[in-house]
Amino acid sequence: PTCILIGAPIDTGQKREGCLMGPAAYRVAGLAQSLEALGQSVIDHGDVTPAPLRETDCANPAVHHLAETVAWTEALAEAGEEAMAKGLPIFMGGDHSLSLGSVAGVAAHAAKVGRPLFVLWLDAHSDYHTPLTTQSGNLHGTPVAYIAGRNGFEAFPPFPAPVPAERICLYGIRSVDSAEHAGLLESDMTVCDMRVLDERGIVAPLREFLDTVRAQNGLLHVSLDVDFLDPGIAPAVGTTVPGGTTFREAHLVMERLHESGLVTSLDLVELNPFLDERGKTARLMVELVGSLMGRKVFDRPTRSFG
Ligand code: DIR
Ligand code: MN
Ligand code: MN
Ligand code: MN
Repeated sequence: PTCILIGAPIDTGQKREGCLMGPAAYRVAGLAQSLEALGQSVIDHGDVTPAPLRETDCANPAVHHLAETVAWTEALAEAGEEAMAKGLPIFMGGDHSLSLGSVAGVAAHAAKVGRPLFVLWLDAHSDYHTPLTTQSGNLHGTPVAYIAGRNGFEAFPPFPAPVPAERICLYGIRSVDSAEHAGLLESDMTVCDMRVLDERGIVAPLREFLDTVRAQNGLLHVSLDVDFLDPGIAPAVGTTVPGGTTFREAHLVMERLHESGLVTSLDLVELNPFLDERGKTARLMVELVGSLMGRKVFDRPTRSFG
């Protein structure tokens, strides 16, 4: 499929400035060229412009930039649904609040074509707050709850076809606030926190989730937060959490995703180029997308690994 690059220079989902430079950094790091070198066709859609601001209110006084976030959600949902009809959208963030919109667009498309949507959340955080439970007020901590259809998002467009919790897999998480924890315990979400990955390895739980997607002929949205990676290899993110995935684990996840043939859309979020070390993190993210789109060291059938 054609890769459709969609820039989402949004940084109001958290308080540290710099994520709005993300799309530019991915372009400078050669994302399009690297995909073309792998034989993919690429269209750069340019950057999305947020919808006009509407009046919004929220009972939680900690929440900030609600109107801006709603405006981005509307515009990205529209861009995402359109792109899904034409190819494989790659949303270049921007902070993780962009997924409120990207996944809404993808979900609208999935409903239209009558296929179940699955979501793989590669992140240090569970992002399962609602606007009513967040203490930081940072809306980048809320997209999983919106996608799953939790209450508290009255200021936002109703999520088209909420994704049942059994179809969402959180992978690599190691920072969960207590309100998120309580909500997750009540849900049927697949939570592969770092403990699970340390005990079972990085591949086995992923293989199980991918088998489920395949068995149900699902669409698969992958949301890759830079902080899924260990801060030692990926320093350019405002919310580093120690104990992240290694270079080799992250590439292996991407290679498995490629070989599954199941991925139909992708978010790249939370890159803050202002915190980067001469483009190190941006280049790593571009390399990971390369592995997701087919780069490998040596080709052989996946089944030969058992
Ligand atoms: C924390 C951190 N759970 C919060 N969240 C995220 O502010 O809600 N950091 N997503 O990247
Ligand atoms: Mn996140
Ligand atoms: Mn995170
Ligand atoms: Mn946060």
